[in-house]
Amino acid sequence: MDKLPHPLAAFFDPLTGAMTPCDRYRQVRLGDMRGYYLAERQDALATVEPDLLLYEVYELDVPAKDGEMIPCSTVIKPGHIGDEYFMTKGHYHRNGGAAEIYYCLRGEGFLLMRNGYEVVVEPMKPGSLHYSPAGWAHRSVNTGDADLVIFAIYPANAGHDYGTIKEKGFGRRIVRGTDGIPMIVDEPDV
Ligand code: PAN
Ligand code: ZN
Repeated sequence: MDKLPHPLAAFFDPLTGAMTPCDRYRQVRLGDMRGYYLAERQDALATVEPDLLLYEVYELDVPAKDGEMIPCSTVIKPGHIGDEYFMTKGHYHRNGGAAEIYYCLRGEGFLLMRNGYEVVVEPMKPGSLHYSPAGWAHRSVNTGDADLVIFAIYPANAGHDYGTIKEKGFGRRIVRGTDGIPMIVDEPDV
């Protein structure tokens, strides 16, 4: 018989988004985002350092088993690449039956969701609660001038499919207008 998972506890700082201790921590830098930003197509990436930190993800080390859940914190830095705001890669869950709950603690931005053909864009601000149903891809975008801190919970057996979004995108992009106001624009044809 499988050994039962052991209870876990950590401290989660709602201001910084840091989880301590944290066995699964990752940093995503511009160099990891090849193929995601519009600026790449416009040759505007060459002037930006590939080491530039875009976001951090903290997760508790929960076994990827049926019925288990992963608590997760995402901290997206403020900024933009070309006119497109810092954002997560975005993904579908490999397990088409896995939903996710997002709760924004700090900052401002948008949550993009897509289920193949339908696209939903929700504003995020402190206190906004979002449900990304099973079958919907999700990406978070920071449009503010401070960190965007998001807490999420999702099934431990969800798995992540990044390839589909990398190839097809969300159908919408969040860009900085000339007046500095965020705009939701349709994905331009490539
Ligand atoms: C989130 C994301 C996190 C980082 O916890 O993993 O925000 O985004 P990417 O995984 O798209 O880089 C989640 O949706 N987990 O399933
Ligand atoms: Zn997810």
